Amino acid sequence: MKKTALITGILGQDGPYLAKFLIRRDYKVYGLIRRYSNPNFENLDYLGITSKVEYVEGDMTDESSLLNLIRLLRPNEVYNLAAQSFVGSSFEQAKLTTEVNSLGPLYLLNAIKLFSPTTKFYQASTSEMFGLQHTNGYQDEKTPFHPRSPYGVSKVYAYWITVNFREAYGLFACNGILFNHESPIRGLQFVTRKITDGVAKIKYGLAKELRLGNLDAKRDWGFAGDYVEAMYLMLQQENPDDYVVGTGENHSVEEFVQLAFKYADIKDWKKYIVIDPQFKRPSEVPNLKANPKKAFEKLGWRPKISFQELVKMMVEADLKRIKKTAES
Ligand code: NAP
Ligand code: F7E
Repeated sequence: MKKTALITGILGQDGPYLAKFLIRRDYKVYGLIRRYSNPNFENLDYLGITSKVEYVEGDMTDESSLLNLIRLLRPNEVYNLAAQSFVGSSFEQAKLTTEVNSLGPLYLLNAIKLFSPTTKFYQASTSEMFGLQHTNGYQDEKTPFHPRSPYGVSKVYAYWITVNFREAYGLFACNGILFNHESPIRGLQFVTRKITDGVAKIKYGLAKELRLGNLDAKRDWGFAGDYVEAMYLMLQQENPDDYVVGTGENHSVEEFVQLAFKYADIKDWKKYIVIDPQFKRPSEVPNLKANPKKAFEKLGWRPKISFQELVKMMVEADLKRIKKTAES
């Protein structure tokens, strides 16, 4: 019998990469979608798998829909990727962020406990939980948390409720503490995609400037397609555990900008950048860099795409897309 997986957040960035990864391994994949007047399958289309996923309706803020789904599907694995995932918006929409990101995983864990206790659970935890904390310049599984946004705070709750259901009820529940990962289907609000989209628009004359916030922030950026493998590997281990997943190197937003302009063959990048205070955060996370030793050693996982390759991939994809728009 085929293994089954339920992926929440199937229409986002990671959902489609994970679905493709699992489908290749012969899983039957269920994708949770909300009730929309007009759902957007663009990211799944980009990876060519829209028709290969079975869609089930529910909402992370609606406990009964999640209880029913787990009771009916009893999947082998649940990957909880759904979230209000944009840090910037979490300052203005803290309650919604908490309901989706903190209560959502609680509802799922409770449903698993009640109706399908052998289901393995993956929680999309994040480096944003570390905030200002580090251990000798890096963040690892033992680094304390000091979140700097309602998003980070909401994910700390989700992290601990996942640990608690593992300890209290023996569920196979894991936290993947993933550092920033990007791709050509990254949401347009996130800084990497905002930059590559902006650079492509400047290249084809559809924009004259790119407005950004803090160029000094440093992130450990990897490729989403690589990171979904780590999620899968966590659920294939003998015992459930929590893992930091990242590349171990970081770069500033400014370095990303410079490289993106270079790959688009646009000289003098500084003349296009406008620093706009509206894109600065009330409290910033200045410096994130993973120590992924545990994931490397225990999962045997490695990132395959370098920072330079990632920027190039994203710039090329946006140049191609924007060129079509500019020509139409
Ligand atoms: P994303 O592109 O923002 O996708 C999030 C998905 O969650 C969207 O498909 C969204 O659905 C869905 N969602 C939001 N609210 C929902 C609700 N109430 N009910 C059901 N679904 C809902 O995020 P991502 O980059 O793929 O990240 C996946 C997960 O990893 C998130 O939990 C994120 O917080 C976490 N994470 C991401 C990173 C990263 O660098 N990408 C790093 C660490 C952790 P709609 O399409 O309907 O809006
Ligand atoms: O910001 C700075 C901004 O929004 C990165 C989410 O996937 O990764 C993501 O969160 C940095 C920050 O991602 C702009 O201040 C400058 O320092 O791309 P971002 P994020 O906040 O790191 C973590 C791991 C997650 O879990 C989250 O879900 O870039 N920055 N200027 C800007 N950021 C944005 N968005 N826009 C700007 O104009």
